[in-house]
Amino acid sequence: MSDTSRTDYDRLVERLSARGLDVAAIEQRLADHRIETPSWGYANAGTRFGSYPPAGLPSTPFEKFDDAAEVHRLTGITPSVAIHIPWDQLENYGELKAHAESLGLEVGTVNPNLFGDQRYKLGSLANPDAAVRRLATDHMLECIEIAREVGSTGLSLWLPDGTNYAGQDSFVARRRRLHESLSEVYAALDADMELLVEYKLYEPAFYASELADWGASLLTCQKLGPKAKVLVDLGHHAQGVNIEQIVAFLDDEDRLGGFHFNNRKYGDDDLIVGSVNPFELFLIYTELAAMPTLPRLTIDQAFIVEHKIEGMVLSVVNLQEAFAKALLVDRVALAERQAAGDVLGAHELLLDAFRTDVRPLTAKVREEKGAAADPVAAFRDGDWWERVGSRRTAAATTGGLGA
Ligand code: LRH
Ligand code: MN
Ligand code: MN
Repeated sequence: MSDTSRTDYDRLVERLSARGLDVAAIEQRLADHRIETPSWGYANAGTRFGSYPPAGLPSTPFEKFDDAAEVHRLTGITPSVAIHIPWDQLENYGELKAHAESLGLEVGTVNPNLFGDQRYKLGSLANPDAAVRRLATDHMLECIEIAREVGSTGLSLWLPDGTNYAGQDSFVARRRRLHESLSEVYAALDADMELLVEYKLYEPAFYASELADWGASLLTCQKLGPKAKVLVDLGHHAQGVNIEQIVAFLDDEDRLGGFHFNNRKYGDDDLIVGSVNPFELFLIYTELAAMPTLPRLTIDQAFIVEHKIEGMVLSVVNLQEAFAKALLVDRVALAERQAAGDVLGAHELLLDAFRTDVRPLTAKVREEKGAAADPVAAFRDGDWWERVGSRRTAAATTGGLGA
């Protein structure tokens, strides 16, 4: 740590300790914080209008893990990588597990793909045609098998099913078909596995989606059983929805499975988390910080114009800072002010934490892990291009939506 950083850190610790905060305990929670990065975030992605693959993109799942290892080296808190099937399809998943382990990583959640096949035009697990439902269910079962092979305990479900026009299909029939298909998937889960049920307001279906909001996901999870939990993707809500309240409610029901972190301004933008609305992210973390254990925290982003590794590193830094600020909230004082009806007094405690510059604290926690004090600068100043990027000559495979 440089002398200036040391002074900044010492000053911050002094101020926080004077407020009665246990800085060592806060640093421990920051050190335990884990973020999963998505394999698809390292690969080529685009919009509906085009994609602009930069040089040095990974072209195999193994190379995507190499990039994830770079993010972990710089940040120290991203040891697991979510995979997406078939974008990460392999003959032998044991090889991917071994490769991950050789890099100090592990394979995280397995994400099935229920939208890429032409036969999914009218849906997957809720399709009116039993043969298509069979195809989709078998793909989910295959993903459970892959999860076993890579040592993962998380199976994600993002269901793109829905209808495009009123009258196209029966709401209730689709829902029942979905539950029937999912019961078979749920029954195949191992005892230690979780099914993470993601919801999304709209897209690709534009009239009605089967799992459009947290209520639909929660009802589905409750029908299935305790191993099914809701996954909150920050880009999948209507404008203005109070996500931090959803997070609190789901946790209270013991059904908060995890997150797909990103940020949006208009729709499912998949921008860098914390880049549009850092206060919302802080409020979400304020709910998370009150929980004894954190749920699965995964990034789900698409980097279209920015460098993918740099974008991923910045995302992790933003998440760390949001968590650090949330850990500064004086919970005892907050409860007192809430009970006393001190509306702005309570609000002020949140503002005070949010406005604190926690960078000296997160830098110190990272350095203690052997990671970078300033991971974004370290990546920019580093030799990743010479070591890795410039050696990649193969054409990049697709790895994301619109790619
Ligand atoms: C859908 C989604 C889902 C997919 C990912 C690539 O918009 O958020 O989680 O798996 O994008
Ligand atoms: Mn998602
Ligand atoms: Mn999405």
